[in-house]
Amino acid sequence: MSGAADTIVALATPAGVGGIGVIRLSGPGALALAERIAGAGLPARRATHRRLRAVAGEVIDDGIVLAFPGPHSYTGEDVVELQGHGSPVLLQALIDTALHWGARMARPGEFTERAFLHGRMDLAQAEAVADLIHAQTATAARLARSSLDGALAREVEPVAGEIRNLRVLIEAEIDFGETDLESAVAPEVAQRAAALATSVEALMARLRPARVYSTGLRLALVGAPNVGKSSLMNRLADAEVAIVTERPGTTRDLLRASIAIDGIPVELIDTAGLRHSEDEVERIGIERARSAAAGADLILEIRDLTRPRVRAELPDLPGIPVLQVWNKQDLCPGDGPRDGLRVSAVSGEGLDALRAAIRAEAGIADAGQQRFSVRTRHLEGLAAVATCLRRIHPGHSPDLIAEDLRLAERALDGLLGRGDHEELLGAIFAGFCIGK
Ligand SMILES: Nc1nc2c(ncn2[C@@H]2O[C@H](COP(=O)(O)OP(=O)(O)OP(=O)(O)O)[C@@H](O)[C@H]2O)c(=O)[nH]1
Ligand SMILES: [Mg+2]
Repeated sequence: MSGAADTIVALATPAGVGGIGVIRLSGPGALALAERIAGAGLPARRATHRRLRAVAGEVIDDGIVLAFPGPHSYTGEDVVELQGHGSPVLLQALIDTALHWGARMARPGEFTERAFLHGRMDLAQAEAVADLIHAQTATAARLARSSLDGALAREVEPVAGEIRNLRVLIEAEIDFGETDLESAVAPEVAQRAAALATSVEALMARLRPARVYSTGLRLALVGAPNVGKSSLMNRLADAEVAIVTERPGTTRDLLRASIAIDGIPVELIDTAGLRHSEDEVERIGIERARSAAAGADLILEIRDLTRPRVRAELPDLPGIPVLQVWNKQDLCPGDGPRDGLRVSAVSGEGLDALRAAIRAEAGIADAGQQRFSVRTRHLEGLAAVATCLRRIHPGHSPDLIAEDLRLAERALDGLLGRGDHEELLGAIFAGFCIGK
């Protein structure tokens, strides 16, 4: 990746007014540049109180300066933090001064990208930094924190070891043997490769559910008018997000609320009741309800126990699970249909069962079982490893087997960012914020 030799600068704290604001510099020129702003003689890893000066020498602010000479810094390069008062104007003046002295603005995630490029962390750990910052629940933060400690690398290390062993076996035969004769080791290699594929698939199955903690779940509440969709949304969100009236057709637009269900970030979407309508505004709302359902991870189809025969015509959406939820249980205790969940948005009964059903739909039995955060990319990488291993057949030539093992190894390396993966890096670090 280009540009690692220049010195970058960015605001590390959120934009806006705050108690303090931190500007971070990284690169070969960071120390010299910081000394032009804060005065000479910055000690390593010790906070000093300094006046921070503009290009012509006038004082912009005073604050704490911390220098971390490389390689023992976040990025592995020389890093300096300037901590000033949290005034956007003063902080911008400091950044402008750093730019004048030769720094350039950091790209999103560039500090972490440099940390990765200097071997301070593997790619899964770098992703964990972003997941940690963007975590929406305490559980998501806990999982990302474990990933930051290199949990994924430890999990796949035995797989990498076995692939290496198999490569040694087959390549020794290629180097020293008669390759046109029948391979002596191919049956053993094929059998061990199949066993390894099985354990990679088991690992994927174990990791897959954890993905929901970073991606979250999008839940659409849909159904006929007046069944209590908005009431249920308000109850689950514990806030008066949506207007509720006894008039059918109350909700016309999409309404959203972010909640957490056992640590899973959930976006609830309340929608207009589905029915045939002559009203232009309501018709648009109903169209939006249908597209919200199409974009959901899970549809809660809300029914009304007092009118069991009333049912909205749901759009046909193969692949999106639908959970039937019978509402207004408080009005009909005992009677009514047996299947589906029975809840009351008014009394709150049945809501714990509803939350458990949502969690089960996400594949999560218990948040405590999840150990670290998982991205779709990791699952795809593991799937690629398993596919390469599954291709290996005892009847194949040693060359072909060696090639599949090499591809499996390459897929595994891509997981942790070993080797050459420039495009991948660009895509991953673009998702970061500036200053991280
Ligand atoms: N007794 C009882 N009444 C409920 C319950 N849930 C909703 N209601 C009532 O049912 C009526 C409709 O509720 P809403 O939440 O507005 O229903 P909706 O499905 O959002 O309706 P639209 O927005 O028109 O599609 C209101 O008078 C609510 O007070 C419930 O669990 N028990
Ligand atoms: Mg409503």
